[in-house]
This record gives sequence, structure tokens and C-alpha cells, in this order.
Amino acid sequence: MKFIDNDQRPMGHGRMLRKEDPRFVRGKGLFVDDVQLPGMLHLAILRAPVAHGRLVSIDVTVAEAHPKVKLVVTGAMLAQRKLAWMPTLSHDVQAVLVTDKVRFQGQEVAFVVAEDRYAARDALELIDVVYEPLPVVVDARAALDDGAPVIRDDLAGRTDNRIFDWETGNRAATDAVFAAADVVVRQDMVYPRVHPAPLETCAAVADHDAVDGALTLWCTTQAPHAHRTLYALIAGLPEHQIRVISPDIGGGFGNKVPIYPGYVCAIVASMLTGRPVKWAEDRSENLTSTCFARDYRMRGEIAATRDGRIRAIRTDVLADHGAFNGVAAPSRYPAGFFGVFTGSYDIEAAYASMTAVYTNKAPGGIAYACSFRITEAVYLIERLVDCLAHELDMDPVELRLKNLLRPDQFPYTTTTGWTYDSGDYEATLREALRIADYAGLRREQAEKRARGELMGIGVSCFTEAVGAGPRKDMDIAGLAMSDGAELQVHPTGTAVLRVSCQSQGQGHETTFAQIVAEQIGIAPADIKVVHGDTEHTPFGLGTYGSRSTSVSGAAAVVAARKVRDKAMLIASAMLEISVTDLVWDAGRIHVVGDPNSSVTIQDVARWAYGSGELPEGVDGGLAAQVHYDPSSLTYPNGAYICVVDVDPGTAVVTVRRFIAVDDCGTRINPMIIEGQVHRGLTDGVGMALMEMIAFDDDGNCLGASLMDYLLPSALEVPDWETGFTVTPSPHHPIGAKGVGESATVGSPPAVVNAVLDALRPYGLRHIDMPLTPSRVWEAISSTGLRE
Ligand code: PCD
Repeated sequence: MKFIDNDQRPMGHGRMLRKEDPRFVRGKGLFVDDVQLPGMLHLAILRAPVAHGRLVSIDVTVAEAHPKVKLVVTGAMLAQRKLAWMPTLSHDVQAVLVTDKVRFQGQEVAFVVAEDRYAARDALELIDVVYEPLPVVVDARAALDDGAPVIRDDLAGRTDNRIFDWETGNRAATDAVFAAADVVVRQDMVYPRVHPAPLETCAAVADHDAVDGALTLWCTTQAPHAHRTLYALIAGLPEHQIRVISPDIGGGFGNKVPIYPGYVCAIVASMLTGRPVKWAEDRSENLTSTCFARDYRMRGEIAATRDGRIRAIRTDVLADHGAFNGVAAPSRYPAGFFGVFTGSYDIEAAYASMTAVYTNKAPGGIAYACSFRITEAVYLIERLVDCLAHELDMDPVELRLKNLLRPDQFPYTTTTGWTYDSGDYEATLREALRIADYAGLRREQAEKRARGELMGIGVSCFTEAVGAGPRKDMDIAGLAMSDGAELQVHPTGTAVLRVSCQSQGQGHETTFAQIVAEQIGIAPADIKVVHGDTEHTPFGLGTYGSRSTSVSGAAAVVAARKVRDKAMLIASAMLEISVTDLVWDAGRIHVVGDPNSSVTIQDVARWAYGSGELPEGVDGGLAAQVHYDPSSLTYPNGAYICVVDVDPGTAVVTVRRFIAVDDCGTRINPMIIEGQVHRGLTDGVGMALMEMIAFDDDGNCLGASLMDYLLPSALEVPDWETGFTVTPSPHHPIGAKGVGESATVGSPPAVVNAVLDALRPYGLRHIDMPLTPSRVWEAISSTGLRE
């Protein structure tokens, strides 16, 4: 059953070229910034130069006098309309425009609406603002100091910067295992603040029709339906009068999940001017003011027996959420899915505690290419396992093999309460070892070490938790995380599938057509997938946390199966035989034992809309609609091996090879999966070696452009070597699990483990990401072992 790939199948799942690519490669996509409406105005936002400062005065008279300026709006003006603050996705509020004080550099202070983008930007310079600087807090630890300036004094009764305290697992049981353990290893580590940095920045075009009261919003959102509901709540507009259109999206990566002030400003501007208004960020605005990710300081501890049996894990985390808690995570999970920090191992006891704080940084904690904080959790455990291997002087693969969950343990409930659906972790790891020729790599390393060369091999085994989520447990802003799908087969036998998820480049127009094709035998080319328009799709929570395949994909399967069931009934009337005497065979329905007596799904469709007789109780037409509530999450897993060379003269790390074996259950389109994995691995190498959004003591963002914030390009990454195992999810209707973020989640620890393995001769156990040449150089120098 394993290692089977449906490469060559013409009809359903398989390696099919992407239906959306002909328009993308010809530059014919429609992105928000391509939307041009008659009479459209342009909006630009004035952003705060200081990170913390009281707003003393703001004078917009000169800007208003600019000949091309139509409107200038300040926080005070929004406050009059009760629009100065908006809810975030995590039960906090965020300023749309500053009314009282600035809380991070780049925060929205005022906006200008003008006839063109350049005039709007020019007029920003004409606004005169006086700030009274306040002491700045950029360090999460300092935010907890007694007497630290209170950043969120807008919240009634606030006397400190603590957002929440959270814990999971059993503290006493974990402490007891630690107290009795043979070996305990402790390691502090930082997962630095990084930014999703999608190719397309955030943008919106708002068009409010004052006559009929309807609002159309073209918007870079990963969750059009959820956004519509929130706009209804924020702006007090009737929800049925709001249409959110998320056209082609140039990458989301979690960056386009929250509602940003710019979107709200565009809506307000259109309402006030009576004209369509476009707002589009530039790169620096995107990097400095939209949601960042990670920024966790973790103290990790792992307890084991002397022979390498992992028994317990314990961690304490300080989470920096920036000035507004903009985290996108299901309500009951303020720390996202960090609770899955026991990873791929059978661990007796675990305990995590976390404190989240406000700092003078842009709002944060977005699920950037991870299912809500699982990236941090995977990094923690995978680094700790390597630290333990270091301590025990054991091969990191051998240590993992000793502790990985066994196939017969599934479904497996972790000590922190997460039930993994399926997996064969050892098979996945063994496949990676085979592709890598692990033994050969270790031999090569030994030879190189003898010559003073620094080669490292790093391993990581990860478990993701995707497909949020069951409505009994998971909601965002009160909206349960289930998804809709509607499938309509036309009289001529082509079909339209309408889904609530939202592609940002993943290829849903292809894979969702394949999902349906596999079920009803209509070719993917004849199935159109409609998404990203609240007027034309069923309600659902959108695309992030790799949830589309697990939730919307399941909805599509169930809708298709309903259509198939109805087609069988109609076929029984057409063939004048009982439905129990019919068999379904990939789009053809025939009489048992008589393949020649058959009708196709296309024949059935024509009949369904025609005047032919239908069975008792069956109505005309061929369509179905479903709202799918997943019973649980799906848990993809993977085993990654990274090979690096560290230049002893410059401390530059080169990733020479990277082997990624992923198990996402049933594979719909292997080509798309490989693309997803390649992308995620590039992300992972970037975070491990290059990316970090840093701040100086005054709260100036030091990563405000792509000159300063380094993103990896093809030059920094090797040719990826991918493999797979297939362990279907038992509760997903086709056994598929998500895969979109797996590689981003699983790869950073493999890279860091590889670098530390290369530096073994120096006795180093840990260096914090990003492993830039200067950091690696400093670490090597600190050992005193280099002359
Ligand atoms: N698949 C297949 N098979 C399987 C699975 C899957 O084939 N088994 C495929 C599908 O269909 C799609 C893809 O693959 O197409 C993916 O999927 P998934 O995993 O389900 O996911 P989704 O939901 O769809 O998506 C989402 C993700 C995320 S989340 C992210 S970050 C990223 C990824 O996705 N993003 C992006 N990827 C991508 N790609 C691109 N191109 N772009 C983008 O933006 Mo978050 O939370 O948001 O942070």
C-alpha cells in the first residue's frame, strides 16, 4: 500500500499540470492592484516614525489644500464615527488610526485619499504631527519588568504588559519524571521574529454604493467569508450588502489572514467620498506593519534514560505578540497548536507554560506557514532531541528510531491531549535515510573531519496538526471552522464546484477539480472551481493552517459523493433496473455483470434536467451542497535530512543536500505537492540561516526592506530531493492530509541540527537562528578552540 503514487491517471488524482498556470504565465491573472474602476481614488496611509509616543497634535490643513486631495482622515475623525478601533481575531482590539498614542513604528496615523497614488503619497508629507516620545519596550522580558511602560493603557484597568498566561500538560507528573530521570538536558532557544513576506503586498479596493447601500470589497484576504462577517460587525453594515472578492492572490503565508487597518480605511474612504477607493501597500509597509510570526523565547528541557529513551519534556515560553494581539488561532488555543510539542515521539509526560506580552512592535503571532504555532513546537522538540543526542553521545537517527511512535500506536493521544490519526514514522524516516544514503554520509563526514573540514548532517522528524477544525473545539472570532462546498453538474455534463477556501497560489483550481473528478468521473478540465467571492461561494473559514484539503477538500468529496448517489438513482430509472443491481465505475454506471448495459455521468446529467422519468422521491437536476465539520485534525508527518558544509575560514553555511520525505496521506496531485514542499523548504532554509526582523532600542524596525530582511533565492538552496510515504487519514473521506506548510515547519530544525553537527569538533550544542556567518563565527570563536 505504501509508496504508491497515482502518477499516470488521466481522470482524478495524479500529476496534472495546473489549470491556473496558463493565465499566470501570460500575466493574465487578476490581482487586487489590477482592479481599475471608473472614478477610482487612491488612498495612502501616514505611518508613525516613532515606536511609542503620545499623539500631541495633528494638522491636516495643508494636506487638505493639495489640489488632488479629496479627503484626509485622522483617528479623531474615525472616533466620531466609532471606527477608530477594530476587533482582532484574538479577542483584542487594534487601532485603525491612532487616537491616543502610537504603539509601534509604522502604525497607521492618518490617511489621504487623492486622485492618484502619487498625489496621495505626496500629501502625506504635508501632514504635521507632533508626538511626545514615550519609553520604548522592544524586549519581551523587559516588558514584564515592574515599572515597564504600560503599552495598552487603552484597555481598562491595565497595569502591565501581560496578555495571557497559558499552560498545558501535567506539571506535577512531568516534574516527577524529571526528578527521577537519568539524564536531563536543558537548552534555551529563540525562534526569531520573521515575516511571511509574500510577493504581493496587502491591498484593497472598496466600492460603496450610497444609493443601494451595497459594499463591494476586492481584498487580499485568505478568508473572504470570515472577513465579510467581521466587516459587518465593525462597520455596522448589513452582511448581505457586503460582497468580498478575493481575486488572484500573490502568496498569503498567513500574512493575509488578519484584517488590517488599510482595508477598513479603504471602506471608510469609499463611504465618505462616494467613489471607489484603492489602497495598496508598498514593501516596507508590508514588512513593518503587517503581522509577523514566531518571536518565541523557549526554555526547553528533556528527560531521558541513559540508553536514550525519552521520558518527558518541559518548556517555559515567553511569547512576544507586539502591540496588539493579532494572533490568528482558534479561540480556545491562545498559543495555537503549540500543545503538539511532544512531536513524533512516545513521551510519558509533558508540560508547557507560556506568558504572552505586549511590546512596541507590529501586531504579531500570525500562523506563517504553519498550523498555528506548530513551527515553534517542532523546532523546540527537534532541537532538544539533538541536544540529548549530543549529551548521550548517540547518533541522532538512532535516538529518534528508539523513540518514534509505532504504527500500532495510532490513533495516538499525546500526553497533552492531541489525537494523531495515523502514521508510520519509522517507514518515513527509513525512506529518508535510504535516499540520503545516511551511512555513506556519515563515512564522508568522518573523512572530512579528519581533514579539518566542517560537514554536518541534520535530521528532523516532525508531526503537523492541520485541518482546523472540529466545530465543537475550534472557532475564530466565534465562527466555527467548518467549510462549505457546492457541486453542480450541468445538463451537458460539465460541472462547477464552489468552495469556501481561497487559493493563494496552491493550485486549488486544479486539485479541487481533481478531487471531484476522482469521485464522479467528469474530467478535471470539465470542472470549474469557483472560490474567493462571497457572492458565489458557500460560507467557510478560508485557507490557512493547511486546512483546505482537510476541510474544504473533504466537503468537496462529500458533495461529489452525494451527486454520485443521485446519479445512481437516476441511472436506475434510465436502465429500468434496481439501483442495487448497478455498479459505479469511474464515470460510467453499468448493470452488474453486464458492462455493455450502461450510462455515463454525462447521460445521467442530461436526463436529470430533461423530461425523462425520475425515480420516486428524486427531484430533477444534479447538484449537491455540503457543510463539512471535520471530526478531528489530520496529522501529516515527515522526516528531513539536511547536509551542510561550514566554511571554517568564513563561517558561511552552505546547504549542500536536503532530503525531504513527507507523508500527507492520499496524494491528490504529486506535482503540486512537490512544489509545496520545495517552497516550504526554501522558507525553512531562509529562517534557519538568514531571516530575522530585528529592532533597535528605540523600536526602529531594522528589517524594513528586502535589502535588510534577507529572503532566500534559488542561489541559497540546493536541488531538493523529495520522497514520500502514504499513510491515509482514517477519518478524511479520501484519506488526504494537508501538506502546504509541512516543509516550513519541519525544515528549520534539520538545518540547525546539521550546522551544529558540523560544529561538533568545537563542542557547541546550540546557536540561535538565523545562523548567519557572524553568529556562527562568534560561536566558534567563543570556544577558544580556533587559533
Ligand atoms: N495537496 C495534494 N494532496 C494532499 C494535500 C494537499 O495534492 N494530500 C495539494 C492541495 O490540493 C493544495 C496544496 O497541495 O493544492 C496545499 O494543500 P493544503 O496542505 O491543504 O494547504 P491549503 O490549505 O491548500 O493551503 C494553505 C497553505 C498555507 S497555510 C500556507 S502558509 C502556504 C501553503 O498553503 N501558502 C502558500 N502553500 C502556498 N503556496 C503558494 N503558492 N502560495 C501560498 O501563499 Mo498559512 O496558515 O496561511 O501561514
